[in-house]
Amino acid sequence: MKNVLIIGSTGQIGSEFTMKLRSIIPNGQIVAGYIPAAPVKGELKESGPSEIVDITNAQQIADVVEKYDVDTIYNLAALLSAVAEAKPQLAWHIGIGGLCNVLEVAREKKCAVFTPSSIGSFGPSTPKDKTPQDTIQRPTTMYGVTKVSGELLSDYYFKRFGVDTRSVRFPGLISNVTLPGGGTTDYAVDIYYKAVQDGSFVCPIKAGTYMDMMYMPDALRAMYEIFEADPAKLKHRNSFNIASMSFDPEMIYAAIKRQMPSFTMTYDVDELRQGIAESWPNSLDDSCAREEWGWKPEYDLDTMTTDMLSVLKERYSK
Ligand code: AKB
Repeated sequence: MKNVLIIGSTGQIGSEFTMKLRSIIPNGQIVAGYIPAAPVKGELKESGPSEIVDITNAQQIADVVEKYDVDTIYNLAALLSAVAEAKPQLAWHIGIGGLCNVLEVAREKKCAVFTPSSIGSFGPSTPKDKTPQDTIQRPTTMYGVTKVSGELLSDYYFKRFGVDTRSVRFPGLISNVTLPGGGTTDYAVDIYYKAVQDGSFVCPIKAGTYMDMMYMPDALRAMYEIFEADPAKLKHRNSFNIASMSFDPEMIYAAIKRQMPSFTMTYDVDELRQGIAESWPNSLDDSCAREEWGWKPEYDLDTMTTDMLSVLKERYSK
């Protein structure tokens, strides 16, 4: 991996991943692809090249791949689950129309491709606890439909055309850099901001609703390490279960309260998000990722909470 195009570089994952790749591949060209509605700014803009790349425009992708001699494309453009329910046609257009464009350019220009899948690729008929790598995937959300289709399409391009596609199924991602927009797991980010800024939080997800979550530094490492794996050892490609922690709102509340005893939480359940959350697994079995490419998380709920609170307290005390 040397010259990389990141489509969706200004989003929750892209903004941090672009900076990480620029620090670990200093001699490469790490191109921040963005759309005018979400422009590159600040450090992201100043630390390397950036180009307008709308995933629904195949020619734009091909031109940037050609210009920078790109060998790897990270396709991070997507609508998150709750927004995708409000705009299902757009979610398909970006998630699958866009992925088709990326895979075709990758086939012609011989690029590797990473397109994240999600715990949202599972549905109510999937085994809920320690969900296996290979199992029933019958999601009931448009987000999930695009994620399963994307997994299948990416595997197809590998088997049929030899495109080096690799991917992980992300849990809810928690970070203190760029806010997520419109996901079901967003509450687990918002709770930290509200704890520090207001000392109280109104939770939109019911107590007892477990979902897998992950701290962003682990997620970013997974996106890079999966491409360091020896391809001969990969029995799976699209997409690997990865996991680090599973909790419900009461558990994250308790973890924050241990460090901020005056913090309070009440509930006002958002039925759309609650319905989506209940259709997803409680926790994933990530043993295939551990065996095939050495995946191992570094953060658990308590170490993540310590880090999140210290960064946010420092930021908002100024
Ligand atoms: C969402 O909640 O939509 C995402 C996801 C779990 O894929 N964070």
